[in-house]
Amino acid sequence: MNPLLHSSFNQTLINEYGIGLSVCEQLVSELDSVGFGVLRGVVNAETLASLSLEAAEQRNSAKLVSGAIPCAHSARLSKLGSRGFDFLTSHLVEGFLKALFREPLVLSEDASCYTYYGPDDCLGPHLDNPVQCRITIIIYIDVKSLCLRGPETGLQLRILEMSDGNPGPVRAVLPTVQGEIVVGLGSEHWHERPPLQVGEHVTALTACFSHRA
Ligand SMILES: O=C(O)CCC(=O)C(=O)O
Repeated sequence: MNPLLHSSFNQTLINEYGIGLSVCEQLVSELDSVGFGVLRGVVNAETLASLSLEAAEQRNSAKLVSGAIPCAHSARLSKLGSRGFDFLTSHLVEGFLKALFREPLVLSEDASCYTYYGPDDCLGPHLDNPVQCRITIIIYIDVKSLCLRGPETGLQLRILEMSDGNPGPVRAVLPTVQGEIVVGLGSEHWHERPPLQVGEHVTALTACFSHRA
């Protein structure tokens, strides 16, 4: 078991935050075996609509990031506004972080942003910065596609094997689904988003949490 993860749960704590025991168990098992896991059904429609509105507003000041170092990267990024910040520091997020991880964690605001991917955008294989991003949380706010996803879809996050310190074969594929939260040990496990196809769009809140000093 990864030493960051809780192997058993404090039922009182979980009840207090309203997170189901089976949800925690499933996520811890995914984090332990794959390095990333999915949390479904915890972001309500109202919160999602509020984050979506803020992301659309912030998009006006988004900056294009493109290049090949440290990995192929093409996307637009913008700063968080107050709604994103409030969500990431909410009782809910604090609750599942406390339930899942042994260490107290704090939001790395400077390393957290809205990310906008459109057709041909991608994020090549990379590890997150271990200081700012001990834990990575990605909330998929808007996910659009013109047709059914084929194997080449960019609406997927791929987790890769580590091979002599380099990215290796695909270990797991997490479909990108609106309203879901991906939680990852992103500084320990290589991950990538392949290029989005025609008609595909993703707006995500990508957040980093670090060890509280
Ligand atoms: O596109 C995603 O879902 C993951 C984003 C990511 O890995 C990152 O921002 O470091």
